Amino acid sequence: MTGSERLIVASNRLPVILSRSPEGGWTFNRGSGGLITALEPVLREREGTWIGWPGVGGDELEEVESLLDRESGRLGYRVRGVGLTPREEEDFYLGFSNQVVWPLFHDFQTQCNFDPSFWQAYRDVNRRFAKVIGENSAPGDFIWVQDYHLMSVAEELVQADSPRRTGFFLHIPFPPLDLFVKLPWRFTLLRSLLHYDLIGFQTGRDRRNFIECVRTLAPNVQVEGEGRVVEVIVGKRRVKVGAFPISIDFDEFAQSAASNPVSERVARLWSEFPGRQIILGVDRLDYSKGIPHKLQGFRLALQRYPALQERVSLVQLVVPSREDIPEYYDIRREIERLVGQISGEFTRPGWVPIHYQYGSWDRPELLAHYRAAAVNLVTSLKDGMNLVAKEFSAASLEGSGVLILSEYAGATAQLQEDAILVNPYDVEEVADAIHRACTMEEEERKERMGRIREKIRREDIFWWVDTFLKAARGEDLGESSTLEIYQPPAPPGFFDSVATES
Ligand code: ADQ
Repeated sequence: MTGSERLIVASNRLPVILSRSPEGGWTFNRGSGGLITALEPVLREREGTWIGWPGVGGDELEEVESLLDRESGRLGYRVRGVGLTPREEEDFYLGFSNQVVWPLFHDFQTQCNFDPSFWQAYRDVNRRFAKVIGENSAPGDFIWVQDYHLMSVAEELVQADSPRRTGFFLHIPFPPLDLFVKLPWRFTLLRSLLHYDLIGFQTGRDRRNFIECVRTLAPNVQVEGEGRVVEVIVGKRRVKVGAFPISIDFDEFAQSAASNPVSERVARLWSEFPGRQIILGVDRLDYSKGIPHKLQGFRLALQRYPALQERVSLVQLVVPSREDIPEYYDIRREIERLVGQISGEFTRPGWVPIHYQYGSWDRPELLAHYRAAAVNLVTSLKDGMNLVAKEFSAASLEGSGVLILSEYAGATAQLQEDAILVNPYDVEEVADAIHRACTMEEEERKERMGRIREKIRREDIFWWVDTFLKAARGEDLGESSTLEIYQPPAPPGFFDSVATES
């Protein structure tokens, strides 16, 4: 691919979602988020096309195609839809994507439902995506496929006799070999992935896991090179495999957090929590986010360090997600049970320990909470990256926010030196980290947050897009420290007794 060749992006969801209005017409909802912000300018510059599901069934697609064309004119790049039937939404999206790949790749093997009809639907939908991509692209174009819903697209393009230059980015973790082999379709899925020309992961750990799977499960594998991108050679194929930590539009977050409407809300929040530190949690409802572990850690912090009582409040937003899957309903019940218990145990006149909200904040409200909070508590049991941690840091304009970050979030690879790291399964460690963060001197807070912000500013979402596309073109990417794989260090001298010869 040269700098000017056309770019085709494919993702499960389009950046525009259609829904039926009560009058029977169609309503457009614009997606938001860093990925869209970062990709749109590149798509405009490269006569690009974005292909994805616009939220409608196959039989409705024809009806909405002219609307998508009109929207393409407004956006400055083309959007093309792939329709899903209600059955496919069940089996492909809620089924294979979110009850097989999501739990397995997040180490929740016991939550997997390996229903063969889910796999069939996954193959069918990936084939349909490949067909639409083939129809809307030419052999010289570069196809950039996003995320775990579409791992088989490159192979399906070859099968459909529409070979293209392709790249794939996995937004979630890639599991270790011993988990990956539990997948009934492990060989097929691995073979599918090896049809991409470039595979990008969030961290060096994910890449290492993938390479170990390929080395073990595929015949005659060689790995060449070092640095951010290496080449995996399987037979005649050379596949580039890299680690590209996703990020945010740092400047936009920092600027919006400084705007008047946000500043006014920050002042309001501070007046609502007089003389108290806000510990903030913002998570999508998901068992991978470790929300019950966070609540248990917070409860223990209040028990172990009674001085924190009345001095701190946990503000926890849980954003609704995948509510049609029973496990998500269960985790919500578990969270609300714990919130009720902790409130019952500690609340007293004039102080509420947890402000829990199940819902959504608009952007100014989200930014105001990020900026007003003294601490952001992230306790994911496994997380591809965790953008909330980066957004909190970018919006922490006073520079004195403290980030408590799970060892198992992808962001740890970059931020391990300046965040307070926790093993979320270790409730005592979480409690101690909360105490440490809330009692940290201003000077240390500022030094740590200053370095965190600088890292995120340097490797922002535009750097991410640029680096991935450069890697696809085989260009040199320079040095970076973000490939480090975090391992918990033992306390100094801890193993001395076993190291002593007897
Ligand atoms: P998620 O699992 O959704 O993303 P995360 O990275 O934390 O997790 O991103 C959440 C996003 O939702 C943030 O950008 C945040 O601003 C947004 N958000 C939070 N509250 C919101 C609200 N009330 N309304 C609207 N938006 C809200 C997956 C992977 C992650 C990976 C990302 C990106 O699971 O590990 O970091 O993709 O690759």
